Parts: sequence; structure tokens; C-alpha cells
Amino acid sequence: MATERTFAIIKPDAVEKNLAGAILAHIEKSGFVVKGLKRVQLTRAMAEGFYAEHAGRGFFGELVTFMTRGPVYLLALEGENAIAKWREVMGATDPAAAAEGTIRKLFGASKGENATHGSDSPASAARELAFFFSGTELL
Ligand code: 3AN
Repeated sequence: MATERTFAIIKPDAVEKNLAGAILAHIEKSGFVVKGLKRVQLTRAMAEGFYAEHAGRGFFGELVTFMTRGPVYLLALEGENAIAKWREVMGATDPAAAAEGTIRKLFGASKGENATHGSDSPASAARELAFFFSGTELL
């Protein structure tokens, strides 16, 4: 296994509920190193660009409105096998289907308002990290 970096978001629903600290603690307890962290209010253009691959899906408008409704925390996480591991720690997209103890089970409310995002492949991780962090921010 190799050391990898992945991209994560603590979404507006979790930030609104003051759950960012609890989620960061969960991230650290799970063994990730936080290499980058910023709190940002996404614009519609940023959210539409970030989620461009979902542009044709029925929930796209709802997703962009949700992701711009309040601040998010953008994270670069590093660790062994970080991309797959973060997906596992987050749990399934639908909190109702997520395994016990996962972040989405603990803190998510619905398929849309599911507390966190995580890159789903090495290519996505590279694109998403570069979308929000400059190279010098992650040295
Ligand atoms: P994941 O984030 O688990 O990779 P995707 O890639 O299927 O899930 O969906 C991207 C994002 O779109 C999800 N994180 C979720 O917030 C939102 N989403 C997915 N399915 C729905 C849905 N049926 N209704 C509303 N939002 C959705």
C-alpha cells in the first residue's frame, strides 16, 4: 500500500450543526494527516465546476444550492491507501444505508445532506485537490 492524498469536504449541513470539530477529530482518530484545511463559502461557479461530472443528473441544481448555502471546510488528507480508506470512514452516500460508526451514519441526514465528500479515485483526488489547493499550500 502506498501513501496517498485525497480530497474531502465537510459540507454545509455539518458546518451549520457545529459538527466540523467532531468530524475533524474522527478524521484524526482514523489515522489521516490533515495536510490542508480551509473554510470557504463556495460560489455557484465553484460548486458547478467542482461537480461538473454530475451536471446531467436530476439532483444537480439541488446539490449546487445545498453546497453554496453556507461555509464548507476543504481538506487534503494524507495516509496509507487514503482514497479508499476515507470512502470507508465516510460510509455510503445514503446515511440510512451507511455502516455503523461511519461519519455519514453518525452525522448525515439524507443522500444530499450527508456531511462529507470524498474523492472516489486517484484521478478524482488529483483533480479535486488541484481545484481547491495550490501546490505550495500542500507542501
Ligand atoms: P458520493 O459522494 O458518495 O461519491 P455520488 O458521487 O453518487 O456520491 O454523488 C455526489 C453527491 O451528490 C453526493 N455526495 C450527494 O451529496 C449528492 N447526491 C447523490 N445522490 C443524490 C440524490 N439522490 N439526491 C440529492 N443529492 C444527491
